[in-house]
Amino acid sequence: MGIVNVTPDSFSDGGRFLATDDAVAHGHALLAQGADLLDIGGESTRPGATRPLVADELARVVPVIETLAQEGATLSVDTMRPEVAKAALKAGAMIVNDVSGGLADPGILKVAADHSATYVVMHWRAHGAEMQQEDHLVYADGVVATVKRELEQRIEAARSAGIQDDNIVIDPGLGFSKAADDNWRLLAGVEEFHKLGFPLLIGASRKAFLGRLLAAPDGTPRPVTERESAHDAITVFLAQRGVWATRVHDVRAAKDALAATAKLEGVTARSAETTGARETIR
Ligand code: PMM
Repeated sequence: MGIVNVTPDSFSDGGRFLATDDAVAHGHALLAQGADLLDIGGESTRPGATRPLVADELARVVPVIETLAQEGATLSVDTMRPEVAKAALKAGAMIVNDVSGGLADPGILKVAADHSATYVVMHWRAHGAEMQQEDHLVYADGVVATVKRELEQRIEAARSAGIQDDNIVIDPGLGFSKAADDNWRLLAGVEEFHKLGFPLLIGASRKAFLGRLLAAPDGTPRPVTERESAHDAITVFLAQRGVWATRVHDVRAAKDALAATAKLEGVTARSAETTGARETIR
């Protein structure tokens, strides 16, 4: 899933694709690099972000979705707002990616249900202004079990609003009310999320926990634009564990990492077969 942030303030690419033409051109570039779908968002969810006006969010995403959908792209809209989800689906999006899992405005669940859209339920606890406050970082039963349980509650809410199981995708919400180490625990615990029985989307993108992992000796986090290799290692790890999608900024780098892994796995399997055949002949 290639990311098109049509925002002035997203943490890694804010302001780069705010103009419709720039966002559409970025979408084209990501598709050319091999993205299977594009996630179009008009609200930055970074810690500390202030929310845009609904009218501004609509003006950012709808023209971009209209243009790319007319060209045949598969699109999701990254929004927590029913009005934006509705307009985006009308403009040709097929997926509602709601980082709040219906908590910011439960009306969005009904919109997704009415349109039989795919609905991404992400684990979330609070808007950007408060999400990294200490009380939102508490996971009494450990982060994997707690996120799993809270996701189950949101899945039930989606079902009650009429969203079919076939249309639900789940996401543990890396970086959203998570301490740095908790993101690694969630990644390592990916099999636990598979047990919920839904396709899994994961967005490590260029988030702060990667900056911290790659920090300079003095503790300065690695800049956002220099976290891609670590991110691609995560994409490979997740692909090998059967996730449905990873949400990425640099599609080409992610695809390259996956191509090398797939090649290696093919060669390894063939060598094993050849060895087996030789042993049979002997
Ligand atoms: N992360 C961001 C925005 N939208 N949607 C889903 N489903 N999962 C995520 O992890 C997620 C998201 C924020 O990251 P960005 O600023 O790199 O777009």
